[in-house]
Amino acid sequence: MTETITLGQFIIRQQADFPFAKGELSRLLRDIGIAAKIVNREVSKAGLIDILGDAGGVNIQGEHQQKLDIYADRQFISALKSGGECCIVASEENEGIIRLDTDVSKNAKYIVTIDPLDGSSNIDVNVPVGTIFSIYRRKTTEGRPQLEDVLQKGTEQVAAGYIIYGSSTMLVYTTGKGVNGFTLDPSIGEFCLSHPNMQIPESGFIYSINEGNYVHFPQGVKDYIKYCQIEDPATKRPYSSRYIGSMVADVHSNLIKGGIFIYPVTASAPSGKLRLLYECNPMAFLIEQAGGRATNGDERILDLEITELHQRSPIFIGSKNMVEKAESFNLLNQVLQ
Ligand code: P6P
Repeated sequence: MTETITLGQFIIRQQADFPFAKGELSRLLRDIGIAAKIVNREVSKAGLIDILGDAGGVNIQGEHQQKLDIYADRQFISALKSGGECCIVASEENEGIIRLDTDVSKNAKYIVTIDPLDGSSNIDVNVPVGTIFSIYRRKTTEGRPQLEDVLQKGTEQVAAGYIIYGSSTMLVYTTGKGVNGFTLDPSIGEFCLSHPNMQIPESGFIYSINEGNYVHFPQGVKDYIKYCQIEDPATKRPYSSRYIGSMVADVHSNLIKGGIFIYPVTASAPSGKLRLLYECNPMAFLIEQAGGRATNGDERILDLEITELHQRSPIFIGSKNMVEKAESFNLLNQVLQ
């Protein structure tokens, strides 16, 4: 009988790895875990309550907000507000930063960036969706927290992770000392360690990209896709094409099995579609910690300068050998209209 280690127990044990930690980061991760359980409860019964479908609003991205998007956004912000360890939240669902520096959080030193419900357009068809988060330390030291506290490069992250609401609900995160996965046990309402020290296979045989956009890809991306499809038993090609259309699900699948997830620039998304702050950076930090690689086709994602809250970036992320092979193609060259 293997020992059951809950997320809370694991966080406390890991705290010993941070000699100067006073428990704030531990409590912040706990707060995220609590909100994840609440969101999971609603996602798992979405078809039974009036929480499916379009909320009638449009977010800053111009995307139709789903009712569950807004519900998830509110739950994470509420948990972070009451937890008192976070002074600013930057969320996909909100145009500006949300300051939480209330009495409880007056001295809070952490920033959380979040995509509360990634892949939400898949909710109504029961495809896995997820939450993606990053945690930074506040940079400014005086006065109220500012936007500059949020606009930090990916290398400044102190923690990052995701929750995937799928056949089971998992929370996968890193604090820079490896990646660990926890599966929610509904019978006790706890995330329990199920995937210790996760490592992405160095090579993989799965490529994940929306080939419906093929005609609008840069020629280098088209060439890489053709490389994946050419018969070559020595390199186990053709690779399998697997695209779920939910970044968390696609990246999680490739983390477990090996593979590459690609969202390149296209004619309709000249800077890429995915957001650097709360999708690309957290996934890049986590996948690098699992031994993988993440670039924008030219530069390491974590090194990219960030100037806008909802800045987008192309992303090539996954097994180290696959991303390196893809980089040998000219992935950012001119998009053919
Ligand atoms: P497309 C979901 O809307 C999302 O933001 C990511 O989760 C996903 O990887 C991507 O967009 C899918 O985009 O254009 O292929 O439908």
